[in-house]
Amino acid sequence: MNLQIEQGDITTYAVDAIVNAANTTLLGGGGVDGAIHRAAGPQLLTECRALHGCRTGQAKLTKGYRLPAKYVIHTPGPIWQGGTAEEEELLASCYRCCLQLAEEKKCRTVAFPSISTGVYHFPLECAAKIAVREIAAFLQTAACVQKVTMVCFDGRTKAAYDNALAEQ
Ligand code: AR6
Repeated sequence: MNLQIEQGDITTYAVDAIVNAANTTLLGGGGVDGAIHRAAGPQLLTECRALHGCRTGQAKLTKGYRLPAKYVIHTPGPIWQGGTAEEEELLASCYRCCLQLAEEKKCRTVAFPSISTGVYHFPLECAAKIAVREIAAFLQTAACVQKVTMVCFDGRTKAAYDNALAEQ
């Protein structure tokens, strides 16, 4: 299977592109966003400033600087508001937009964190189903992207993505 679920720290992945669960300012924050900016170094923030933000559900690409990954694809996921604010469609859009950008930049390997399931409180099982569905569908038509890894920070997150993949 060209979609793999692993437990780990996404900042250590030597892939063509890692995805950052950002916010709409693209100016950094906590969680995986903070970890990526710390590991990439200050040039990442300089490049992000020039992007003037990003809409929820869309994505923008920068270089990876001191990261082992060549690129960082920044996507602001939806903040969970009970499910009535198009959160599910916006989360699906995050995965699609990131993969489309990776494809345009001729990336072969991409690693995602679990977008929106930390500070943004998107229900984990539902987020995992959406992520697996969108990644699997994209891989069926992709020309360049060959391998996608879901990098889960903790065991609970990994179990949710393992279940979603098994049910796919
Ligand atoms: N590698 C992989 N996953 C990680 C790492 C890491 N190094 N660190 C944390 N995670 P969150 P969100 C996991 O809160 O919910 C930021 O402040 C984490 O355990 O980082 O999309 C942004 O600036 C969780 O499973 O992102 C935004 O303001 C997952 O990454 C806001 O948080 C996502 O958790 C975005 O919230």
